[in-house]
Amino acid sequence: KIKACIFDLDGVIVDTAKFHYIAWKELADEMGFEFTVEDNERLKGVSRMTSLDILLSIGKVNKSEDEKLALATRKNENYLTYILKMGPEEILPGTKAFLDTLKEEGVRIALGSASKNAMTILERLKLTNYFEAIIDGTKVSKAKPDPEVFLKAAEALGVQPDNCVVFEDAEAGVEAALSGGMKCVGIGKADVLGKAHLIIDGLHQMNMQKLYALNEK
Ligand code: B16
Ligand code: MG
Repeated sequence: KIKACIFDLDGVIVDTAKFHYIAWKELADEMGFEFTVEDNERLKGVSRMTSLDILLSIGKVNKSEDEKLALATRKNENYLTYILKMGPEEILPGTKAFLDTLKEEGVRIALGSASKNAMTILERLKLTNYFEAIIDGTKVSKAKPDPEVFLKAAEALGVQPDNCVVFEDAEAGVEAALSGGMKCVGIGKADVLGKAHLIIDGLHQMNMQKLYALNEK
């Protein structure tokens, strides 16, 4: 029986991918190689340092660990200037309505994000209070597709993994949910998220009937 919903942040509740893209592209421009919107797809759901490694591999650039740290820090400072301008109008359609419904129905709510900026983003969106547990990039040691982030969220809620539904937009996140023994709703395209139990375009397409239908999956 479904007792809790665990939400990924970037790509599920808010579209921060566009800001990540601008910030990474600035580094690529400086280093003199091309970084396209398609390339940016590969960075979704993966950690900051792994994102940087992917970026550098696209540019066929080698950097020392110290240089990498400096680049990642600079990217994040740049990214933060965009994040700090965000407000509740950036919340993706249907999110608040679905969170309100879950609250009314007594379904528990947690966040499971790879981002170290998750708290800042939730504050900017004025959504912090919806989440009983917030597990983000500052609290995990293993990145998705490892299930750690979702297992910690379930544990913080005191709910068994098989009573949890994860909402994810990234392939690595879907894998993490499934290997943690949870149900998974993919947000996006079936070619990327094919393994999820249900695939929708966004939370505006979600309701209690669809949620409880996952009990049968
Ligand atoms: P930060 P999610 C992920 O968030 C993003 O999808 C990914 O593109 C980003 O690199 C990662 O957070 C780390 O973010 O640099 O803010 O720590 O989708 O797991 O909510
Ligand atoms: Mg995501």
